[in-house]
Amino acid sequence: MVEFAPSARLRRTPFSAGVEAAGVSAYSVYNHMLLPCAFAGLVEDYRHLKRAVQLWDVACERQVEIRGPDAGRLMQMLTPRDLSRAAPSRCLYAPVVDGRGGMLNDPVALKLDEDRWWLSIADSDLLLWAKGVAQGAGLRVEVFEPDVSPLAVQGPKADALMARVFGEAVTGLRFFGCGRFGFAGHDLLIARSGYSKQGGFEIYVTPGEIGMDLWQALMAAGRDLDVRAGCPNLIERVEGGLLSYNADMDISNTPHECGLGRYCNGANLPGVIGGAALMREAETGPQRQIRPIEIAAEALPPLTAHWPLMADGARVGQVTSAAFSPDFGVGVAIGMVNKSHWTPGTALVVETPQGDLPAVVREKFWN
Ligand code: THG
Repeated sequence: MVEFAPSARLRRTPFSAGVEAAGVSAYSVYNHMLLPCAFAGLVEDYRHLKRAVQLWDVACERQVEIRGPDAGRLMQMLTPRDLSRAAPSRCLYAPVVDGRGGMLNDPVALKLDEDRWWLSIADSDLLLWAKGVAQGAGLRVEVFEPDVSPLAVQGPKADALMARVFGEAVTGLRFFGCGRFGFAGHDLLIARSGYSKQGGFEIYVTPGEIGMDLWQALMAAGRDLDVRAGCPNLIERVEGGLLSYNADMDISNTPHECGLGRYCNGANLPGVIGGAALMREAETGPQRQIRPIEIAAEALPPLTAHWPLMADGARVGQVTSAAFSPDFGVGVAIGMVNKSHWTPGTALVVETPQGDLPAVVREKFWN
């Protein structure tokens, strides 16, 4: 691999200094920002995430803030998820689609106030879409990217660590609930959420200047818990079935195809972009869908482009993310599979760069 060329376009984060001091060994780019992808190594990071607690620089989960008297109206145009009963202090996983129902992003939505929302976005320029929709519809809103950088605290010891820094009350948060907690004179939004199945929190750090102070405070408070710098882990997130935009799905997929149909309960509401297309698709159901795929292998090469899924010599889908799982002793994978072959138990062949391997459609992810 070659190095990234330094550039102001490739944004650093408030935590980059801490990440680099901790020995980051691989970076990706996400929302035009650095995203750490490995420290001690994929497998060692994975084992540590499952037994201890990690600090994740996920500042690249940028926020799109929507503020103003028409904020709620714009939000309900942007997502087919019914927001009418959304309460401040709740996070909502909310697909955003175009007029044909194609996925534009799969953000976490946070209602901060009646006229103020954040969309915590995956890797696409959702700011531009939101500004365009607001402009076209003549809505009274401001749409911008605020100085907010999420720091995730993930792993089985996350509650213990967070209680030491923010007080016992933070452990009272329920899954996808959020509240405000003090640090160094700042009120920070904290949610019980994060891109792992090991449990934990996301701290929406603002302003960026306090980022390293918080990083150091968490590191110091968690020394005996073996807190380390970590990052979203490919193996763990595939085991858990967490989707990655532009890897597992893109604009050519609908939420139904992504298994996100349960988040389209507002598709019939007036003004929802793509709502009619999603309603139509819901009647027949999708023709292909995301499935957990188990691959018989003792190791897997990195997946850098989709691997074809074959049955009787014909292509019936593709593997979109895959890794060898040390805990399950098999290749764990996410695939998009045609209806004809998506039944659990169906035997397939996956074409990897290192040859064909037997695969099977599973009922559930590995959790
Ligand atoms: N946290 C925050 N922002 C994010 C992510 C995050 N932005 C980018 C990316 N991740 C968005 N994608 C996802 C995908 C899955 C989940 C959250 C964001 C997720 N899913 C849970 C699950 O599938 O088990 C729960 C969803 C639910 O039931 O509501 O957490 O991680 N801030």
